[in-house]
Amino acid sequence: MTGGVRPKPQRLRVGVPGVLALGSNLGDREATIRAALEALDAVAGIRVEVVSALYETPALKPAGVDHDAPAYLNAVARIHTVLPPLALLDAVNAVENDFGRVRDERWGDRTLDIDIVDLDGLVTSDDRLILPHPRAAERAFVLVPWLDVDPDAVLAGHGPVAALAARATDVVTRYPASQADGGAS
Ligand code: A4P
Ligand code: MG
Repeated sequence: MTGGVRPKPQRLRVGVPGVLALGSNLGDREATIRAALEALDAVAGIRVEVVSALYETPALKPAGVDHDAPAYLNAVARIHTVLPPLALLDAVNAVENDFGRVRDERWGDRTLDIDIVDLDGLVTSDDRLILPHPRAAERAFVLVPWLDVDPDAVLAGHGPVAALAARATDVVTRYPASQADGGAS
């Protein structure tokens, strides 16, 4: 540049990528997950970029898989957010509450659960938020849909998601089953 003319500032690129996991095993599970994704995208500071296919998965309870409980639908969304971590948690908790989430039992049946799986590789732990999500590494119902939205994903502290998914033992089935060979949507 000459003559003292300052270069026009580039538009700042702010925010970070993140990964959210959604689960529902009560009510109209598919409608709830789709509406929740729209609600998340409507939050100022959150952009939902890519959404996995839906997967049907047996309910995992603290004592193990419970085939008598209603099955879950699970999905993963890749987001971009300018919100700080706890503000993102507040936002996802607000969306859960809007969809009728009741908290009365740990890992209890629920209309909607939204977990923050990863936020730009951040490793942190306090009373309200643990990142990455402490149980993501062993759950195919998180890892398999995550691969849909990012085949090269890495889980901080654990390594490539593809390797973790290959080791996970819980069963995930593409939903609806008739699209099982149709690839991610
Ligand atoms: N919290 C801490 N870290 C995080 C994070 N990274 N993302 C805190 C979201 N929340 C986080 O969550 C309890 C507290 O976790 C919150 O207050 C938040 O501050 P919750 O949603 O109120 O309760 P929860 O979900 O019952 O407990 P938890 O321990 O988070 O359970 P998970 O690990 O979310 O598991 N089976 C199938 N097939 N599919 C499922 O999606 N999900 C669960 C819930 C159990 N079984 C399942 C599924
Ligand atoms: Mg949860």
